Amino acid sequence: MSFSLHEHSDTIVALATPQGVGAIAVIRLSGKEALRLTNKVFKGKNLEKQDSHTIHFGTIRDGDKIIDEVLVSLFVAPKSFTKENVVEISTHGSSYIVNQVIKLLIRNGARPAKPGEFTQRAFLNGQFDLAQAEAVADLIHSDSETSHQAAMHQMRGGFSGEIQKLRAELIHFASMIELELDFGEEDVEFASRDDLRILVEKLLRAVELLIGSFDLGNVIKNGVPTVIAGKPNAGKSTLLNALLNEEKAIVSEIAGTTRDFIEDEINIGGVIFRFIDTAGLRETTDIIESIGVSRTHEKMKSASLILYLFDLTDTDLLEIETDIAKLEDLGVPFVKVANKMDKGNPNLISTLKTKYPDTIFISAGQKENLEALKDRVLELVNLDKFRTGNTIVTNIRHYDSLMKTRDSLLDILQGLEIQITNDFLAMDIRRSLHFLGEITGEITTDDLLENIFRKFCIGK
Ligand SMILES: Nc1nc2c(ncn2[C@@H]2O[C@H](COP(=O)(O)OP(=O)(O)OP(=O)(O)O)[C@@H](O)[C@H]2O)c(=O)[nH]1
Ligand SMILES: [Mg+2]
Repeated sequence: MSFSLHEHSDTIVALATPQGVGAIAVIRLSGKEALRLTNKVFKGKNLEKQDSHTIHFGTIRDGDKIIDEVLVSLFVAPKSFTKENVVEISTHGSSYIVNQVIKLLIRNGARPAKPGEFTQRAFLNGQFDLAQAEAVADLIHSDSETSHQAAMHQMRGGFSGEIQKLRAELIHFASMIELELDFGEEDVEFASRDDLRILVEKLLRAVELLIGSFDLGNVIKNGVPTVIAGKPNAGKSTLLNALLNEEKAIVSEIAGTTRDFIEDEINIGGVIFRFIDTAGLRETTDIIESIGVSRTHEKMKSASLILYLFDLTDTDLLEIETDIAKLEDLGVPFVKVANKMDKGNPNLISTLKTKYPDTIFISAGQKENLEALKDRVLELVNLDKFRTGNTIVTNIRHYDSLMKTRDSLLDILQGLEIQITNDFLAMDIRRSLHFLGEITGEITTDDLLENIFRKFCIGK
């Protein structure tokens, strides 16, 4: 259950840069023997006699055979990422060279690293807490400005800091109540029940805020699900293709072309949107098409945003009004998008402009006015929420612990209400502390650790 001091006797090695051809590749070793091992195959200065944080030129040799000319960077314990001795060997970026060097190091006593093992060692040696370790994984995988910001914030401890502060306040109460227990029968009260209730309520609000941020966190990580919906032939697939700049979906003048949904991501202003093209909405007797239509309804319900697309050449005002009323009932934010303005009925256009001035007029086929559409879409996801630097939970494990924390906090409140005995109250508080501690890694189990680090890649 504890992680205080971990001595690793073995030295691990792995490629730290991506597989494949590149200008350079970096092979990383970590462990007690990292310097001595590298020294055995390196010809140049004696690495064991050099200062930490220095770089040395030389060759890697297998007997007499020169494998490559390299640069070796030294990080002497504890001033390294893992807090162990770390060596980084920069070779030329050929997979042949990389394999030869790694094999040579393994023959000389290193062991191939398991996925995430470098980060795991860094965590076990107290370099950062668990939430921060997981943020390293998110940071590596972040591919947009917002997901990068969320991961960076978490890695630098924003998330853990908040949890730790709350946990410390609760620990104080737990110890007071346990002290009361020590006094047994005597009628003492060190911890004011009113103050405890106020703290628990405060904690509950903070935890609920974090839980609420998970949806947002998910959106940042996986893209804002944006459904393109409308009648058959409105031009939904044409719009998807125009936004993606590729012929991803089949377009035809036959109504009912798209049967299943087709989706892809685009980065708009630093936010990833996941656009989903759907089967056109209409009553149909075609079995396959009707399955498609019911899937469209499901996708619309779970979307963060809907692009309601209608065709200016064959839609009347009444239809549009009916659709808008249905969308308002659904409760998902939507944008009214009028398509085919190149051929649109001028009367309808001018009526719409007065009746619904927020309509965006485009021509998907001619790729006209798409920028205005993108601007509106970006506006609607309310970017400020992303940018305030508020803590955002992006990790399902944290979410799970937060949900359990919330339940146990509610138990405390209920216990206070019905004035349960101190030993039960202390137990409920301890449970809350446990779940909060799971998030930052103050409470860990081997299973939990393995589960987390398994998701990393080798070399990380
Ligand atoms: N004139 C004009 N035609 C367009 C425009 N956008 C799409 N079209 C045409 O409208 C027809 C239908 O386009 P799709 O993109 O297949 O329509 P859809 O909404 O995906 O249709 P379903 O998949 O059947 O529901 C095609 O013939 C397109 O070329 C536009 O901006 N102007
Ligand atoms: Mg289509």
